[in-house]
Amino acid sequence: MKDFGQSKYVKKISEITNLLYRHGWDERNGGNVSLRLTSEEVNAFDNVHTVKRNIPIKFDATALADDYFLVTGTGRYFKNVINQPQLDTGLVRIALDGKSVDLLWGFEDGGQPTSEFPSHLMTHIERLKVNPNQRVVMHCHPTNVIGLSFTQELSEKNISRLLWKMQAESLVVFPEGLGIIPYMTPGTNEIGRATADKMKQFRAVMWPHHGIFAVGDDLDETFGLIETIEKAALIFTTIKAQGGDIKQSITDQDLKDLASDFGVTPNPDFL
Ligand code: 2HA
Ligand code: ZN
Repeated sequence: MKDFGQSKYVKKISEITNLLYRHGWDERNGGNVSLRLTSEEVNAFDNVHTVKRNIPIKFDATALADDYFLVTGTGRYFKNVINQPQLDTGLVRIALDGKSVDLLWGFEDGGQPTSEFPSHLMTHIERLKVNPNQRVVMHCHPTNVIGLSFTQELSEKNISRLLWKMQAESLVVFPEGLGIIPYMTPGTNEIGRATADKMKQFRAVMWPHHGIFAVGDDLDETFGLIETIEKAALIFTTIKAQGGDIKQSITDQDLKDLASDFGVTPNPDFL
């Protein structure tokens, strides 16, 4: 029997949630991850063909009807997923009416998709329009990024330029910069709509005083995007810890040279 629980998808989401926990970016039940799968990928397994439960969702996801998502569960601790993915993650299919999901595998002790599922699904809808290869939405609480949201002017231009100038890698990995929404209540459809709106332009969006929302083609790439943004923010924290007196830095001209050498187009509003 081909068991979905033994699939590379479950293995990888278990590894990534463990890494997010070990980095200190997902304390307690913080963070959530969703991975869109195709029907071919799902149907290759034997134990995903009966609906275990139907779970209502609180917004209309008709645009994703019949799509499959492997998603982390609400209230679940990322430190545990690696040992019990069949409890802490679930494979769901969006029902045809868009108002519920069919559980096909996982959430074996009664779990449900993450409280941020509306934000995930709204983001998937937007990113599918931009780039249908993007399958992953990842939310976590990276410490230094959150710190910036208290101490720095909260404009996308200011924060993006700050992060670009902390290391050469930043501009190459996120040339469009970082989107920012206002502080909003987590788990609401409103934060989902604001995030998805930013996702028309950005692959990573700061949730001030809370964390980050990011997208990518696969789990590694999405993790890598967050890792790069958080590393830049950590360098900034380190500079401040060293007294904050910057003697030399990456210039605008250096950023332009970097962009032309690496063939990326920086956000024209920021550089
Ligand atoms: O899943 O991180 O934003 C718990 C959270 C909510
Ligand atoms: Zn959160």
